[in-house]
Amino acid sequence: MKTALITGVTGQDGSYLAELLLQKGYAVHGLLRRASTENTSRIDHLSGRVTLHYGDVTDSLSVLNVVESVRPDELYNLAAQSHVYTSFAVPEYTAQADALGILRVLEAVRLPGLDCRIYQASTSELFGDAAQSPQNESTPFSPRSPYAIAKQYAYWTVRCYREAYGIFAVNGILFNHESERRSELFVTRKITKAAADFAFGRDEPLRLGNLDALRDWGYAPDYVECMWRMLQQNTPEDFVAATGEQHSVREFCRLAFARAGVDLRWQGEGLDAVGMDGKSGKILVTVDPAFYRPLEVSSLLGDAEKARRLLGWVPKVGFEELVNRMTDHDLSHKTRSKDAELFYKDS
Ligand code: NAP
Ligand code: G4F
Repeated sequence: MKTALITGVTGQDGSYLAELLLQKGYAVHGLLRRASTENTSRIDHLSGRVTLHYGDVTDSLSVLNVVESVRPDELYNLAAQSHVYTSFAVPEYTAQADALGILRVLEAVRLPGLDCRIYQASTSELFGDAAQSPQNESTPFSPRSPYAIAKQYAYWTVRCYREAYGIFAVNGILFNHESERRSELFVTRKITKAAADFAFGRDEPLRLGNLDALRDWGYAPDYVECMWRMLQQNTPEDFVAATGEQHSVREFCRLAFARAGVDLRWQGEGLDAVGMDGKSGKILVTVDPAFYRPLEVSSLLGDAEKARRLLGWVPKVGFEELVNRMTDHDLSHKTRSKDAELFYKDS
């Protein structure tokens, strides 16, 4: 039986990866950070099957201790402050977790001389203001946030330790992937929750930022399969994972609202854009500059040809199915959205 350790096991990807590895017969361990509120809701259904260890990727001693006691065959470093907008508010913490976290992990494997394969959660945000489209493994980086800059440090650290010490460590350069377990701080879930809220009588409009942002959105369970495949190769290499399809925030909204029974019609541009109910004319979506970032990444589109060729990986869930799954989930769970991002307006 192989043993895997997942940092970030309580997150969207960590929870799906834990399920996948359990299915494959792994002994699964997870690094859990202490929180004053309950933070295990995504993995509570795996209780007793995943062994949890308290630790934090900003704390070297805890990382060393957990890695030494678990002695994993595979380590997936998913822990991160993963919200791009928030990284402008907490840049130093973001660097501690997202840049130095993997350094601590690599040293925890290198110092005791463990034979352990390491996956690093790299990101399409590295491409930022990319000069070419679509982006693949050889596209130059142009990061545009403290988050992306921290992840760039992590990316090069992985390559350095691979080449300097022969450690099997890889970067998975993953484009956006979403699911029913996505936090409401990200635009997709914010939209699907709001679309369902309108079906339950929400009155106030949904407030969004840049409606014209373009992303390559896939389904998270497909992407954790790709992570696992990257660690089963004979030689360590970095891979892009993406769907190869690009859609706008506007388009995401239109499909989610349609799934919830609303014919959303757009009018106007920029700050004046509004989304109206095609039947009643009521304004359901407005633009609020509070959700504009200090620097925006306006367009990302991935080319995952290498992953298809060498890993045999092809994402199964397409854009429309993704939107439908997320919206259906929110329609079937009648809980009003908390408008989680409201604090940006107030702070
Ligand atoms: P997520 O839902 O925000 O999960 C992040 C996880 O990291 C959570 O378990 C969180 O714990 C944990 N964490 C945060 N800071 C930590 C710390 N200091 N020490 C230990 N654990 C810590 O993110 P995700 O969407 O699953 O993404 C997983 C990884 O992939 C992240 O590194 C993200 O940057 C990267 N990524 C994501 C995407 C995407 O589209 N989802 C694309 C490319 C790359 P709590 O539950 O306690 O908060
Ligand atoms: O959903 P988002 O916050 O995701 P973003 O910034 O693309 O980052 C996600 O994907 C990255 C991979 O490319 C990961 F590395 C990262 O960890 C995270 O998972 O925003 C998507 C787009 C942006 O252009 C944003 O400006 O949607 C735009 N947007 C428009 N209105 C909004 C909103 N984003 C949020 N969060 N909230 C809005 O109201």
